[in-house]
Amino acid sequence: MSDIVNVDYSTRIPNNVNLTDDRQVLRALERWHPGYIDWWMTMGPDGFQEALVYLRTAVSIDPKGWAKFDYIKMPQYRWGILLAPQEESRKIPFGRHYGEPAWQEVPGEYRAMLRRLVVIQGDTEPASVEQQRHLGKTAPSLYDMRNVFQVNVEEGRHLWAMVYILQKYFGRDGREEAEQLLQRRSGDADKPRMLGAFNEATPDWLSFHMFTFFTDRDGKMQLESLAQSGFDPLSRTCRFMLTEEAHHMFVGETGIGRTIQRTCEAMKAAGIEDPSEINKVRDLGVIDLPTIQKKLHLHYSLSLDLFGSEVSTNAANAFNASLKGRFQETKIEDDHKLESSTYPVLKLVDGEIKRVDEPALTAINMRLRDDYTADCQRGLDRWNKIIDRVGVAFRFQLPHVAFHRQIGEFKEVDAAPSGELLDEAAWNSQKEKWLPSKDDGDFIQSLMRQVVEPGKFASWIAPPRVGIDNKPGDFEYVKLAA
Ligand code: BYC
Repeated sequence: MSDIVNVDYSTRIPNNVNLTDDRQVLRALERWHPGYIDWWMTMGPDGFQEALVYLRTAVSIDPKGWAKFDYIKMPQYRWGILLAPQEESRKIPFGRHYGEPAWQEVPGEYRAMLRRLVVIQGDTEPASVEQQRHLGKTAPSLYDMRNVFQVNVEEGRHLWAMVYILQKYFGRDGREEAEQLLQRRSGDADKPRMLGAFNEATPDWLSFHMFTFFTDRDGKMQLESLAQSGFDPLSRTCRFMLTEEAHHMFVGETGIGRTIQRTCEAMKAAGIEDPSEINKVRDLGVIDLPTIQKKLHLHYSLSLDLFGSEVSTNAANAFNASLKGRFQETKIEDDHKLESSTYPVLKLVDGEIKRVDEPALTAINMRLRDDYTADCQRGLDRWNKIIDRVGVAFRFQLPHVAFHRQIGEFKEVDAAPSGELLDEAAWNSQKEKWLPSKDDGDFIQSLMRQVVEPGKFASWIAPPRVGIDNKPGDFEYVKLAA
């Protein structure tokens, strides 16, 4: 156990996978390292590479003390390879190979499918860093600035985690894929990142917090499914990544919560009862609730697309092959093979949205997405409680799954947030009611001013209730370079 818990710092790459004795993989990773640093310097947080940031670094996988906090310059962050401990005699928990011992090597017949899953997962990690690279310049406080950098270095580590899998288990084509992961760029017309939401801009902090709430939560669901994998190294890698992921969603949920709180308090203080008095609310230097709802519509719908098509043979094949399971697979009480069960799927039938029973195997994406929606709803309930506590009459709502979709059943139709199907003219005349307009974006941008005095916050966001690592309110989370 102690070998697993103590991280090996004797090599350049902190790890608990005994890289010292795995010379071939160590050399492959060391060869990849300069390209990674180059990518980080050009595509990582712009203008802050010399700043000292109070960051946590994963140094162990001991649940009681896996991270240590210290000031560090980001390029010197110890990106490491940490896998959750191997469970003795772990059995494959689903699919055709249910009950067989988990694989320690890639099964030949599933090599291509597995590589694709690992590459897609890997591709999202650097993409998010690229999307967020300008946010430091408009951080609403040092606390928030530190949080975005923390998220960024950990997404960098998650890229390392996938690159390790590629280099250790996929030989030459794994090394080529690892190289490609450093070549693609978020939003680039010629070599974009693989999934839609990772090519969208993150232009402001409200977008960042929505992204960490909605898109990182997709990350959580996908990692949870891969953590069930019959391929044990992938399962162990994802299990440890989930430990870090929790903080990213915390950043999103509390970031939006603090924004809502500030808006409601400012409205109360100014005696504004009606949340739809947008200009009056905006004059207070806070973001009106209807605009926050529009951003929510946008980010939720973009994130739903990340689950793929509702009915998917890719997903069925990955489940059948015991490569990618369901959320909390081991807690589900069924045969874990899904050969004869069905699952209800919302589909477009003769121009109407109908619930149709589909073979559960092909509806795997839909099921994961439903679990995701339930998880999102719990977050919205907590935001709505903040509004209730301050005493404003407004409720945040998730839009219908047919709203603003680019992937799956509803990609060809236009629907209102209520789910009502619309013709093109009706959609075009109303879409700015539901999605952020250029004016909304300009207004949000106008509030994005960097605040760097310790303990101070921009006008539009409330301070957090507690500091990171229990630090006091005026703690200097980032020491900016002179
Ligand atoms: N954009 O059968 P289909 C995270 C493609 S986030 C573009 O419908 P499938 C993070 C698909 O590739 C989690 N293309 O879907 C969060 C396929 O193309 P090919 C990332 C898309 O395969 C924040 C075709 O459409 N991890 O970690 O069942 C910060 C038909 O596919 C999209 C994963 O996603 C799209 N949205 O499911 C940092 C897990 N959707 O192959 C990190 C790994 C589908 O026919 N990936 N397509 O050319 C998977 O499990 C699956 O590939 C997907 C798609 C869920 C993405």
